This record gives sequence, structure tokens and C-alpha cells, in this order.
Amino acid sequence: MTALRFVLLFFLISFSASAQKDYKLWLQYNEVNNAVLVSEYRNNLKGITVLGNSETIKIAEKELKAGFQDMLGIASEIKSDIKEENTLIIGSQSNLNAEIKKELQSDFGKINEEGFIIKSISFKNKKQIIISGKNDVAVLYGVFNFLRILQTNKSVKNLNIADSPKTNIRILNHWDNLDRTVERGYAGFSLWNWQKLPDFIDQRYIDYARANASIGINGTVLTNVNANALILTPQYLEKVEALANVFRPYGIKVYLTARFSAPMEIGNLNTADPKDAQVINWWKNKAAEIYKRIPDFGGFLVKANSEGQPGPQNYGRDHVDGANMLADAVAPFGGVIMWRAFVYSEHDANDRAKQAYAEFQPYDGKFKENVIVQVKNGAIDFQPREPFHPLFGAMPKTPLMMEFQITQEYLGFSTHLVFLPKLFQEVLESDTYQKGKGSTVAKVVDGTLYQNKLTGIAGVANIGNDLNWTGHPFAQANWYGFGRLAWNPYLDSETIADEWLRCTFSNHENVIKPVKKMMIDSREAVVNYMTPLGLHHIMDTGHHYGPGPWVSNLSRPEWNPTYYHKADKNGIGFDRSKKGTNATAQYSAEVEKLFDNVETCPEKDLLWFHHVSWDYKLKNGQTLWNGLALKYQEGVNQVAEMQNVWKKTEKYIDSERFNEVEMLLEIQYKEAKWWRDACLLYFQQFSGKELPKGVEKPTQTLEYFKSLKFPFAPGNG
Ligand code: BDP
Repeated sequence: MTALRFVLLFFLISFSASAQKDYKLWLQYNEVNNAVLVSEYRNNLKGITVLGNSETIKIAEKELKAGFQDMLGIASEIKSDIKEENTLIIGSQSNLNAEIKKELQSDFGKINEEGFIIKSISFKNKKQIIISGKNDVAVLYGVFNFLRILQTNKSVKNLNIADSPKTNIRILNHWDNLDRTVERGYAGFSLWNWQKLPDFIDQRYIDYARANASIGINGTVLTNVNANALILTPQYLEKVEALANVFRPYGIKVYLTARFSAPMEIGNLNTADPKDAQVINWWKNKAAEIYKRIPDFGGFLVKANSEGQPGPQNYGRDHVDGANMLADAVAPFGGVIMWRAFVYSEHDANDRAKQAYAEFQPYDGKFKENVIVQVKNGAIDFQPREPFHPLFGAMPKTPLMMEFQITQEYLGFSTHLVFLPKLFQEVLESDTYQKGKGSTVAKVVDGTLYQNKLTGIAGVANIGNDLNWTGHPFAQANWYGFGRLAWNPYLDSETIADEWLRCTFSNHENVIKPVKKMMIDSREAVVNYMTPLGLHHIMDTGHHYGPGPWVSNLSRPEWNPTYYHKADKNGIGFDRSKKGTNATAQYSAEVEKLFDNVETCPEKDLLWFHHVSWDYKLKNGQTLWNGLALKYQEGVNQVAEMQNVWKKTEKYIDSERFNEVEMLLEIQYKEAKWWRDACLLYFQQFSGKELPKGVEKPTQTLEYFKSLKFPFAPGNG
């Protein structure tokens, strides 16, 4: 072999090995190298006894074998009975023998249909570990959780876990178009290769389902909320069916977006009026046709009368009429309708932040039982920080599901490292006070505040066909963290970061401690360098890439950044207090009082609710202008610190992922400075004040920043 060929071969091998690492997400199954733990694991896991033989159980068995092989170097023998000591038994309740069933009786009482038990038991004087649940998918969840115990190097002695998901629908929303572009997608093209489906099953579909099952995600909406009716034609339904067949053994149901005008576009009707008998019938037949192919089809997600999408209002009907008509169509098959509350109208001159509440709150109690209203976490649109959406807690008779955005439309695309579980947790922990203190958003979402039966959390996916799925290696943590929070909305984001790092990179304390802190701080960093102190929606318009606080020429006022920051000679911020648009009145009395008063309004939300003067005194004694400038600088400094932290991990991380993150952090640093300089130069025109000490001089002029154009920024359709 010539030297050149050798080098080439070496390059190819090492490339594929580390690319594989990226691809393997949080399921690396790295070899455990703590000798004490290895011997504990080996002693307790001398074999696997598998009860049952469904496809799901076979997946669980395969997963365990792979995990044991990779982490412990043991090729596990599969035992068909449980006479031997120190084995791991997996099987659902109905497959357990009577004695074990009895032993676990009280544990089964603690879990719901999807919950699992992981327990050390003594059976006929022999020690065993058992993983069980009420069905095989629950067992699979248990298996993934057990493997996480090994991955995070925790002890397997005296296990006693009974864990259930707190929400029913834990679902990804793919904003994927049929041409494979992804709206607001920054990780390549859509995973769904419609042209090759249904006959070609890409290994990606299986790996996608496996990754989701490992974090408890149980649903996926395959198509964009800005929907195309073609997905509902037989030609495409056949392809959807093929995907549903792949996902089923992993406990994942398929859902589709329903374009409200589909009866006209693909059904030859001349109306889509939800009260029209032919329309009603068309949807009934369509539902029956889908369920014939996919008996466990989840239902429809609908964006209606929002941003130009068709809906019931085109026919003088309202959201209730539209949602209930579709709900009737899927009800006989157990389907649900997820009806989005993301609405705002170009004909409504009112504060955009008030519109969803104003329109939907009066509908409380009017939707059918199988309708759940899907509400974005904040009232505007997935900003780096928004106060919680006032609808949460305000519709006691209507199930509401949370919609988070995992893809980073407004948070630096897939080039910025931002750990989103921190943002999600902040929203979930917010207290709505709708039923007194402690009425958190999490309790609305998991149904415990108003005893809703139907509950759910949706995340707009950040997944594409990039080798590493999400564009940024750390964006994988946002997919992971979303799934964990959908399972348990009370989980702490630090716990999530800890788990993810151990499963994805390393258990070494020199990685865990600093990098965990870096992840946790990353969310505040992005707020600081983009939209500190409650600023929002000042991204360049259309693609939302980079700063554009100066944009003011778009046809709809609420698409313009100037509409949101309202900077002038007197100050900056959107007055949503009683003196302004009175959006604060949409919250419960306690929250309203808090937000309405500039003195008590949390400073992190100050400019969201108030227009304050440039000389306004912040809590730290700084004037608003100086405080704002210092926040922008702090954001930049935080990214520099992230770079320092990352550099120190080099010897613990494979070189490919290390280098990728290093390059991406460099981009983030440059862009953080771009944000700081562009925003401060622009706002300075109004404040007329010098930059305070400690804030670096801008690198370019305002004119330069304004001249930057990005006609091909990704994700913009
Ligand atoms: C906005 C996006 C737009 C989506 C819309 C939605 O800019 O692409 O279609 O939300 O959620 O964030 O419907």
C-alpha cells in the first residue's frame, strides 16, 4: 500500500468512527472504566431473561445486549427461565409468573399504562433485577432507563424505581415540507424521503424511533403546520403508513397536519365550511381511510386562520366549529385534534401579544373531549425569553398542551450552543396563580391543576438529515432534554444536562463539572447578547438570522422589530401595563400586579411590559442605558468563557466532536459581538449616550450592519 493510500484509508476509518459518535447521540454506550463498578455490574448481570416475544420486546433485548457488550464487554447469554441468580428479567406484567407478579403488586399500583418498574428482588432466595411495566413499550422505556443507569455510572444495587410519564402526548412537531425542505430547520433536509417511501426504509427511520423511545417520546407529527393537503392523498398515505409501521414497535404514533382547505384542494368540494354536510362527510371518510391503514394513527395537528393559513373563519365559523368538526371525524377511532392557539391577525391593530388569549379564552369549555389546544410557551413567538403565555391556567375546562420550539429559529440557528431545557424549565416553573399560589404552568400541562385527562407537550423538532441529526452536537441535548421534560415536566435542567453529558461524552468529572455549568449558563448568555432585559423579536425579519432592530418597512406592523422595542428619545420597551395595551390584565390578579408595576416587574421582563426612560435606575444602580449595554457585553464575555471551558476538555473528547464544537463556538462568539455592536449602535441613536466603561468599542459602523443581507439563510422556505 502506498503511503498516500494508507493515509487516505486511515482518514476514512477515523472519519467514519467519529462521525458515528455524532450519529449515536446519547446512546454511545461507552465502555465503563471504573473497575469497582464494572465488577458490580458484571456480578449483578450474569444473564438476561426475556419474557414475551413481541417486536418491542425483541428491540428491548437487542438494546440490552448491545449495551452490555459495549459498556461491559460481556456478551450476555439469554436465559429462558429465571432459576439462576443475578440475572436481569424483562417482561410485561402479563408475562410475569404469579409469584413475581405478587411481589410487584404494590409497584404496579404506582405506575400508569406507560410507566415502568426497575427493582432488585429476591426470588426463591435468588437475587434478581426485574424490569417490568403494563405492556411491552413500558418495558422498553424501563430498559432504556436501566441502560442510562449504567451509562451514567450509577449503582445497580438495591434498585427500587417506579416511574411513569406525567403527560399522555409527548410529541415532536416536524415542520417538514413534502419537498424535504424544513421550515426553520437548520440541520439539513427532512428525514422523510417521500420519493423512496414506502418501499425503501431508511435505517434513519429506525434510529430516529429508537432515539425517541429512549427518552419516552411517543408521537411525531411528520409534516409542517403550514400544511400541504397532498399528504392526505392515498399516494402519500401509503408512505405515512410505512413510517407508522417502523415506529409502532417503539411506541411512537404518527400524526399529520391537516390543511383546513383539503376538501377543496384534494376532494373536489367547493367549500371547506366546517358546517357543510359534504365537508363533514369528507373528513369522516378521510379519517376512516387513514385508520384503515394506520389503526393507531394519533390524529391531526391544525394551524388555522393564522399567518394566512385557511381555517373556519374563512366561512364565518370559529375555531371551536373547526376543531370540533375534525374531532368528530377522528373520535370513533380514538384520535385527537391538536388545535393551535398561535393566532394573530393583520386586521387586529391590538397588541399581538394579546390576540391568542383574546380569541381563545372565551372558548373555554366549548371544545370536544378529544381536542387539546396547543399553546406556545409565550405570547409572541419562541423568543430567547418570554414570560409564560397568559392562556396557561386561564382555560380550566379545556386541556392545553405546551408547544416549545427545539429548533433555534430565534436563538442562533444550529450554530449557537444554547441549552434549552433551562428555558423550558423556567416556563414550566412559572406560577400562574390561577388557582392560588403553586398553580404552575407544569401543573396546567400535566393536567393536575384542573384534572384534565388529555395532556401533552410538543416540541418543534431540530432534526434533519445532517450526520449528527441536529447540526450542532450540543443541539442534541435539546432534543434529549425536551423528551425528558415531556416525560416529567418537573425535572431539573441541571439533572438533564448531567445525564446527557455522561451518556453523550464522558463521565469524567473534568468534563461534567465545567461543561454542565457551561450548558446551564448558555441560555442566559444568548438572552444577554440578543435580547436582554425583556427585549424581544428584534431579529432580522423573515429568516430571523442576526440582529435587525432597525427593520420597520414590512407590510404588517407586528412583523417589524421596531414594533416590539419602541425605542425613542424617551426610552425603550413595549408598554403592556394598564397605561399601555393592558396585556398584563390577561394574567391572574397576582401576576398582573407583579408585571404591571415597573417596580415589581422582574427586570428580566422589564422591556416586555414597560417603556422606560434611558435614565431609569436598575436594581444594581446602573441607568437603563448603561445596564443594557453592560448586559450585551456580558453575553459576549459569557461566550468567551464558554470557549475557555471547552478548550480544557480537549483530552477527554474525541477530536472530531471537539473540533466541531470549537469551530461553532468561534462562530457564536463572532455573532454575539455582531449582536452587541449592531443593537447598541442602533439604540444609541435614541439614547444619545456614550457606551459605559467595560463595553468594547463596536467593530463596525451601524451602516455596515444594516447593509448585511442573507437571501439564502436556511429555514426560510
Ligand atoms: C413562527 C415561524 C413560522 C411558523 C410559525 C408557526 O416563523 O415559520 O410557521 O411560527 O408556529 O415562529 O406557525
